[in-house]
Amino acid sequence: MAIFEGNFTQDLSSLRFAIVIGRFNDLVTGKLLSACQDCLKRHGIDINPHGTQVDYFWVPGSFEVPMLARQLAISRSYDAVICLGAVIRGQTPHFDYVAAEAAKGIAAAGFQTGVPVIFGILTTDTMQQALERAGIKSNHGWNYALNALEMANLMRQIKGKISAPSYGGYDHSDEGATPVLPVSGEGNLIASESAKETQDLSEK
Ligand code: INI
Repeated sequence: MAIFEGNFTQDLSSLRFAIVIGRFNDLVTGKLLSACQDCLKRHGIDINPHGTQVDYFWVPGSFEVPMLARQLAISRSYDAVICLGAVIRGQTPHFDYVAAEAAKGIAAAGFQTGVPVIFGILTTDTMQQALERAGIKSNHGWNYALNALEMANLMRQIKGKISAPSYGGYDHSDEGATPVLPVSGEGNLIASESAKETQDLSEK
């Protein structure tokens, strides 16, 4: 038997990540993204949107995050998908609906595809609490990136060692298994085309 555990030192240069970010409350989500990028960069990942390792996808709000996350996971173009959003109770009567659907949808995207989909949606009672978790006290964005690195590495380690035919993740060798759900032609299109259109974050 064996112990498997993701690490942060091996094989990082070939990892690929998608980051899906909700624009709603972008004062918060922008800060989550900055910390997320900082963590990836300091672990040797090329975070340039025109590079080969990270693609960025902006959506209107947390409610839309899971739909894109699932599509990106299905595309098999990424080792992990990081979902960033901020749902703040004080600002909306439908807090519970948005938060619940985001959580359920993000979990489903991971379960259905075998690709790690990181739940980086802050759910807080106030804007103050959200900001405290996005830079004032700590920044959870950093941890979400760390979680993605760990899971991406872990999935690489177990690839070929377990017999699950539904293994996901970026298919580097073309010899891996197929995703659980059929890959639509749009899957890869979204990954490649949207990346070109994505705002150059370095200009912000
Ligand atoms: N989206 C969020 O990400 N956070 C929120 O706090 C929020 N509030 O307050 O309503 C929110 N709403 C928008 C939602 O995510 C969808 O974009 C919208 O309902 C359209 O589907």
